[in-house]
Amino acid sequence: MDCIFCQIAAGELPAERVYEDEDTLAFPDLRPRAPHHLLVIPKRHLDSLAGARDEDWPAVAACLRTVAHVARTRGMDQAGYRVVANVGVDGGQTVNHLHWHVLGGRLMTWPPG
Ligand code: DGP
Repeated sequence: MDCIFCQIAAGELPAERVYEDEDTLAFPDLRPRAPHHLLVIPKRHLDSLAGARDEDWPAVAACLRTVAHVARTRGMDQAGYRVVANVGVDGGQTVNHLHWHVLGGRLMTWPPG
């Protein structure tokens, strides 16, 4: 298995498991871009939203549920937060395992770079 996020999901690479359930895992981003910066992944490998098939949407929905849950438990929901899924080369995706960035704790700017 050469996917780092699969290895994190399997417990083979270290990460603080902020939240997990049967289908999803949330852990801190190695290179935080905001005071709060978590990543949410499906435990089952999916490359990105671009390749999602009909059978993958329940995992996507489960991830978004986890996004909202960790934002709430980390206290980001009051002031607000940003959710980002980079997709492919133009989207700036560097790890090819579907993931959402959950960023909070500061005012975000728009448009993104
Ligand atoms: P993206 O560029 O959207 O594919 O985001 C990938 C993020 O993954 C990036 O912000 C850094 C983070 N990252 C890369 N390797 C590791 C790792 O081994 N552990 C953790 N916690 N985060 C990682």
